[in-house]
Amino acid sequence: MAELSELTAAVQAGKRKIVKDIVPGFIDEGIAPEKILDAMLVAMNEIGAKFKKNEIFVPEVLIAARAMNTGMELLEPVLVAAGLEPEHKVVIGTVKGDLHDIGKNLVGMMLKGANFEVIDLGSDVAPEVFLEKAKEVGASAIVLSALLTTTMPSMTDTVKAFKEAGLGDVKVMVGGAPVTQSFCDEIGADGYAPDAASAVDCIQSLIA
Ligand code: B1M
Repeated sequence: MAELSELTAAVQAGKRKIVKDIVPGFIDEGIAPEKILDAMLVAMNEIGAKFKKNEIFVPEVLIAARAMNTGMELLEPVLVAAGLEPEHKVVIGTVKGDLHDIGKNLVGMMLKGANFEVIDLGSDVAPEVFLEKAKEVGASAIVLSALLTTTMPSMTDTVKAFKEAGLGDVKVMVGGAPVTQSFCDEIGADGYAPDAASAVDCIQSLIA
């Protein structure tokens, strides 16, 4: 039986096939899905550190990210709790100009696991697209992710768009590596969470 360290190595090396082969085995063995996720997150942290030091470049990062997404797709059904119909709809996306979607996918997965209906708009999502979708589905909240300092202003524009459209009752949550609580306060968003697990706590407290 494979070890979790093999999953870390496979994600890091961008070996999607290995990820696809071994993740179902971990799930069948009853290993906690958080542990499986952790093994992949360790790999992405290492990828980030190497990328920063110019030890690897965009293609390697992209290949690792794809391997991680493959693992996340397999894990999703396990993380999503069975049972009650979701009471709240949440629209999620990475903001305009930003293509990073791994963290956003993770947040979406955790929200599904907490029994929210998640409408994922993907990445590079303009403020008006968030607005239209939130209106269309009657969302309780929108969740904005940004990984680039240069795309954070799109969060400001999205908060503004919701306020101007009179949708102030739809909670706007922000997060992503460069985002902070003080940025959240500054732009008038309703909530900030530093990671996917606390995003669930935050949205639950905002909606309750
Ligand atoms: Co890019 N990238 N990237 N990248 N990339 C970063 C973010 C960077 C920090 C790398 C570095 O320089 N050290 C840097 C940003 C610098 C900055 O602005 N401060 C950077 C850069 C510069 C770029 C490009 C500009 C590079 C270039 O082309 N020269 C370019 C931009 C493209 C674009 O978006 N327009 C680019 C491209 C890419 C790839 C396409 C190659 C790839 C993305 C693939 C994909 O996502 N499908 C990529 C990747 C993978 C990274 C790193 C290595 C990893 C990001 C990641 O997935 N982390 C990253 C370096 C790093 O972070 N160490 C880097 C794992 C993920 C689980 O974490 O997304 O932070 P994260 O999510 C966390 C929390 O932030 C939080 O929850 C998650 C954990 O639980 N969270 C939320 C996220 N969203 C939330 C929303 C919430 C709450 C919590 O709402 C409430």
